[in-house]
Amino acid sequence: MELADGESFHLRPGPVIKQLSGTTVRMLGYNGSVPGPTLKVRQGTEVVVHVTNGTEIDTTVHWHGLRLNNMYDGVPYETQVPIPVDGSFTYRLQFPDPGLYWYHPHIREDYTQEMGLYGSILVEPTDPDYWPPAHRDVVLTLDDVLIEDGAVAPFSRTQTTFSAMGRFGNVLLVAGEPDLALTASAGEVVRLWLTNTANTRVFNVTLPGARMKLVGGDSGRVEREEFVSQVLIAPSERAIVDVLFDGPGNWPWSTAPPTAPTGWRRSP
Ligand SMILES: [Cu+2]
Repeated sequence: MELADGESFHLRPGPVIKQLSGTTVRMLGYNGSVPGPTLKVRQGTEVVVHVTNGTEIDTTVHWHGLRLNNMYDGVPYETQVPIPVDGSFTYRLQFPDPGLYWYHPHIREDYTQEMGLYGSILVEPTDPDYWPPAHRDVVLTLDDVLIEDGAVAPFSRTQTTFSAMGRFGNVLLVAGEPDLALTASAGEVVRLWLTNTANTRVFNVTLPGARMKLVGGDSGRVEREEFVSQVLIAPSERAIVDVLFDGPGNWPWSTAPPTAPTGWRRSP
């Protein structure tokens, strides 16, 4: 979703029905999708987001990594009162820095984020030479979800399920899909904008056979670009990599955790 300076839009977290590898599961999504809409804005602009809580528990929206007015940071009881069920809150977002950011609730992330409440924010630089040239942008979230007996495994109603932010999953979701396949032309440089939206899993992204260059991370571009064979991304971290597909073929994704003994193996 492209938003111009001063524009406003509505974001509604609520239940969604999702197909995961032939199974129908109940999840949560922003505006009916997992991930929620990718927001594309220009550096230096400001937008207004009206949030209405369509979930069954209190929520807030935290704008991860954005430097904005503290009262819109989405931290319950610190910067705002929680948005009750069916309640609303209006956020005013500023984008002083180019790069990749994301949004998610700041209440019971072990449940709400695991269930699918997350989305990416792409802030385009005002300087046209900020990034090296690439042919195409692809914004992807990396996540895992724990499926048991054909449903997302249950959560405790009264306390965080597992320590800190949550648990490991057994189904890998790239852009919310368990079997995402993308195509590229030979010779094309595709810029992958990756955010780890998993609760606890660290991803180790490799694309054996393709050439990968790390160009950015949490705070925009890296100081020095480098060719890499793998990119480690911890929960909430972002990585921006340029991938050159220099001939025909298939490139299997691997997001094996860094605990893989040698080389790489398929995950989940
Ligand atoms: Cu965050």
